[in-house]
Amino acid sequence: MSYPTGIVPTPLSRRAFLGGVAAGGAAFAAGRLPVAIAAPAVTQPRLAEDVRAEFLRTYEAYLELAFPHDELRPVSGTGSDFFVPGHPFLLTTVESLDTLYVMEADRELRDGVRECRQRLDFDVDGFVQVFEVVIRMVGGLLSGHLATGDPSLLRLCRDLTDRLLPAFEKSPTGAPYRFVNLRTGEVRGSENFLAEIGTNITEFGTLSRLTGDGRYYAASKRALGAVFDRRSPLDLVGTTLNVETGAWTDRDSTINPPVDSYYEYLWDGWDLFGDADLLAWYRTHTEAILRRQAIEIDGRLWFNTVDYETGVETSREQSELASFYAGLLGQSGYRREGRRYLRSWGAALRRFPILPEGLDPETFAATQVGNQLRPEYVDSAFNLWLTDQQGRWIDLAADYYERMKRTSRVENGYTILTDVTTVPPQQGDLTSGYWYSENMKYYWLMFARARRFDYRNNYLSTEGNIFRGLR
Ligand code: DMJ
Repeated sequence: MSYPTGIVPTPLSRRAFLGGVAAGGAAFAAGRLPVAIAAPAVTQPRLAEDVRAEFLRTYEAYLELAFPHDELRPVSGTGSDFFVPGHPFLLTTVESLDTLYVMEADRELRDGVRECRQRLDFDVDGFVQVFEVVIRMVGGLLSGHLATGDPSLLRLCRDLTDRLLPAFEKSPTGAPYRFVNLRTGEVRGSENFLAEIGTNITEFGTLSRLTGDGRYYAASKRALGAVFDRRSPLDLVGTTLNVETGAWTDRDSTINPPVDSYYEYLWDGWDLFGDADLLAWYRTHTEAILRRQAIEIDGRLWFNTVDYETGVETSREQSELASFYAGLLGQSGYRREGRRYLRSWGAALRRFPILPEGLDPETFAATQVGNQLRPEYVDSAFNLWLTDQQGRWIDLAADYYERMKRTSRVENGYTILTDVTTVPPQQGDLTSGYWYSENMKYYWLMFARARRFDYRNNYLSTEGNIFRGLR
């Protein structure tokens, strides 16, 4: 197979990476280098079995009460559609495919693949949010294909991605429009957020690799470049870009959403494809963020929001989604900062039964009281554990798993919470799709010694989809 320009067929090994850094990677000081990943030394067989049983119990409830709708509403026992009302894309099944594989739930996996093959049809006259379709559906179909080798999943994935491409190709800057009509290719939403512009290169690049068609990777890289090229002299970027004019429509530099995974995918594009441009762009931003946005509050590390041109602070509010950044820092060589940042979130957790969506880091008051069954805190623990194998990350994950069970478990699975500050926390009525792809996969891979996962050499997307490391 020939590979598109710009994609290295085999990802550079960590040895090659370390050699490159040692040869002149000034941004990485000694002591910050990623270590080779070893097989896990700690296992929690009882917890692992519990995670698997809880996952399957919830997945079966989805099949019984909500299928073929996208998501389960476990309290009312109903289902709802995520992308286009009335047009289910089997989201929960697609999000679950590679999790079922690593959990060795082969009957459920086989049935899920069959349902995708028979029911999925993306010829829908409706607008979808490009970002959500990429990370959930394109990513889920890809990792499902990589897990099973089933060609129909790859065919569906390619068909869907081809329907998304107009959002990139019609944009004068290359940064995608926010919405696209899957049937007509009509686009909408010229003001787009950085996470939505820049979180697609690992899905599109993997598709380019599998099909030999470089258009997907090229579209993604152009979108990332459209953002990076508009950085300020401080090497910071805003939050929202007009994709037609290329002008910033706000001035906030933040690691919170809706920027968060823009940074993640610069690193990931290097990790998965060995693209040195993306590593350089990641380093440039990360050094600027550590210099300009790292703040100490009561001896704890947090990241504030600043004006992207002046560096003047505009907010200290923390989104729970930003807790993923601890793992990203750790993975990319900033291990001390990553550990410190996750410890800050651990301290906040002393105030709540489970993390709220938003937090004031000075008072530890909740600024957004809900909890959407988020995976980020454990995602970071997982990534830190892969780099240093310290048992404390397993302990952290075990603690958070028990907290989730205490607060969010219901008869038909797990639900989001509408208020974590009440006693008991107030429950909502939704099992978010990513819970199947992220939360329960991280727990399983940490607590079990999963036979179908390569702990030494792997890549998981922002949605937890495994694009490298399935065996
Ligand atoms: C997931 O869909 C992905 O992790 C995304 O990058 C942002 N966060 C949600 C889950 O909270």
